[in-house]
Amino acid sequence: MKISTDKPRLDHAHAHTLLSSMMRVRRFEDKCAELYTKQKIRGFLHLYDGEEAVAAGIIPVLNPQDRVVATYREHAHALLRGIPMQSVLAEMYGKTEGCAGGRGGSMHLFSAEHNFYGGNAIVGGGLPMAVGLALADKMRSEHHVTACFFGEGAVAEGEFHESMNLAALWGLPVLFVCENNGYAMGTALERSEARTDISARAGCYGMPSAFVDGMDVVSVEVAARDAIARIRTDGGPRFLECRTYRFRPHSMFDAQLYRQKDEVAAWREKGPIVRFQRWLEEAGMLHGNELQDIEAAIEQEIAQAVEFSEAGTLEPVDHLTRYVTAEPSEEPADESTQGADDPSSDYQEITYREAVGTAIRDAMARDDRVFLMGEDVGAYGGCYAVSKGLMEEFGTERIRDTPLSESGFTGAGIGAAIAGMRPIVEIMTVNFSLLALDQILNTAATLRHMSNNQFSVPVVIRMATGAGKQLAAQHSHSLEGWYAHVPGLRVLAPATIEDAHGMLLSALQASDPVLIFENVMLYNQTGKLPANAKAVDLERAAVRRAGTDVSLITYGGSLHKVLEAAEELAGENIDAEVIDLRSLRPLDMNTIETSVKKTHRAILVDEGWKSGSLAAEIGMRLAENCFFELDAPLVRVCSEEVPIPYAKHLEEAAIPQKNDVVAAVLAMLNKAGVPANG
Ligand SMILES: Cc1ncc(C[n+]2csc(CCOP(=O)(O)OP(=O)(O)O)c2C)c(N)n1
Repeated sequence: MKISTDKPRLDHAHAHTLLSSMMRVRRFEDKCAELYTKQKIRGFLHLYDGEEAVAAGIIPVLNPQDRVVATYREHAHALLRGIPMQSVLAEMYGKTEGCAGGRGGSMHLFSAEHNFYGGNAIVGGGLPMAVGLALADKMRSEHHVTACFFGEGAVAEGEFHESMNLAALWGLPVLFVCENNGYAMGTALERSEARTDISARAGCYGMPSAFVDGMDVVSVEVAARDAIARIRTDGGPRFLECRTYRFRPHSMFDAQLYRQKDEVAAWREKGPIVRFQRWLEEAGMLHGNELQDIEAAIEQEIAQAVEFSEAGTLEPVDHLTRYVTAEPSEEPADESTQGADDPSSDYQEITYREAVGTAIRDAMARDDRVFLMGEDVGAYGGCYAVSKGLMEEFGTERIRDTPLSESGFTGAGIGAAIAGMRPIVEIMTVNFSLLALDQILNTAATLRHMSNNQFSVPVVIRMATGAGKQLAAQHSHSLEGWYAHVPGLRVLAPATIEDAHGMLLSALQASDPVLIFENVMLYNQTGKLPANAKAVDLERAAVRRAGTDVSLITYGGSLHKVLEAAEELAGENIDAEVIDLRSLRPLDMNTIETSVKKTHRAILVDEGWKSGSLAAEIGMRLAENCFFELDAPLVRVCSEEVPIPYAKHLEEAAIPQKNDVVAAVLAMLNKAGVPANG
């Protein structure tokens, strides 16, 4: 649908503001380009040159409480949202006075004060976050609008489609703004899309959509006013395609081999500033020295911003690792959920799956912000029946079935968490989490640090992991070690009933993204959960069996095999100590090293593949810190380097088993000259 672009009656002050906003952005970016060539600004620099009418027509229409999600080409959005020019420029200088403390640079401008959520360098990556921000607003009945800007290149990404669908399905207050400048880097729209009518494609999701001449600031503003007003009254999302053009290269590295100079020149003629200025002049709306006055004010602001940025300070290197996760002092203590020192003598005998389900129920009953979302968590009761009955108890808003769109709903959980909710995102199994990796690694893990502690992502993401159910190579991964590689995430592997319950409660109190890996072979295990079971500590590994001869270090599904192995070894007079890591990131090296200093031998049992495994990491740390304590070389019992096979005997052979652990201990002790039978 082409919307009406009849010029509204513009009063003089408003026209003046529109023109000066666009000129301010243009001049600022001209200066950025100059500073780039002088190497004052580094990294990628993407200029908006030619597209100014889009941000200038839309952003001022939003309320201060509304939210803005942008891309790496977001200087205009930040400036027009009210982030001071000097802090935008200082950010590009990498100075602490920057709006992200110099940690994000040009592509990652943030401001909590302005509800400005970045700055995302992943094409399409911001859309799920926008969905989540809007979801939080909707769930709390707060009538804000989230405006989400992206280029037409994003339209080919899965995250675009997943986000469109979620926003339309859930009726979320999002204004999706496609800044269609005709090129994704050097690829013209016609060369990348089967259907170039982008607004029509959005309409396929049942979302009202329109396109507008993005070179005409008044038309853009008219369209934005209409869309935003309708979102506020109708609630659901809207889509606005702004057809525009960028005059400069994609970034400062682009030699522009893909387009002709006369094409650019022709577009420049239709540029939003010359065009609006000409229109104002013809309408007699530019008086006296007004244009020069606008120019002068902008020049002064830019000069001041440069001076400010030049004089800015660099973050001390010893602050480097600040704000990767919350400082312990920043973590809220919720007394009502703290672990009981004195477990009640009343307990219930329940399964691991019931322990997780009970924790979800307890958390939801206690805290309105908590909700569960994922594929089949509602009517189906959860792929592993963890959430059976919860939808009946809490309703479909808080036990929220999602479409099959891991990236979309994980990103929505991240967005909702940023907006203050406490989502629990269930990903059926770890293999499907690979489809959500962008959201987990590029957004959840980075946001606190990159925004200089302005935003946190208190989302809990649970997933089943591990082999043993003959589900073959694509359903049997143990990738928790991969995730444990990533700064900004906390990674948990509850192996006991009490941890399955308590770790979830603790994770919901954390201010950072927490990934919980539930081994598939544990769901049916039974055990005792004390009636007063509460949150548990997430800091310490647990000594599950004390011993003196060897430390067996493991976690998750392998714990029980290792404990059985230890019992068998006891029959051989070998006294093994068993450490359950519990938290894979951060690692409690203190407990591990204390054990190794006692036993002087360590075997790491890890269901991950041996190469690059968590076991390799722990082994290396022991080599670094405890080398002279060791009486025998370190040993690993890991999965074989094969995709996990279907046939039972091969699957069993592929992953660590009790007998492998026993054999490894015997071999180690023999090698160390200790007779295996005492
Ligand atoms: C997921 C992803 N793939 C590739 C890139 C590399 N890349 C950066 S910008 C860009 C073009 C994006 O074009 P568009 O979405 O139209 O936005 P524009 O740059 O034109 O504003 C590409 C391919 C990226 N950043 N993210």
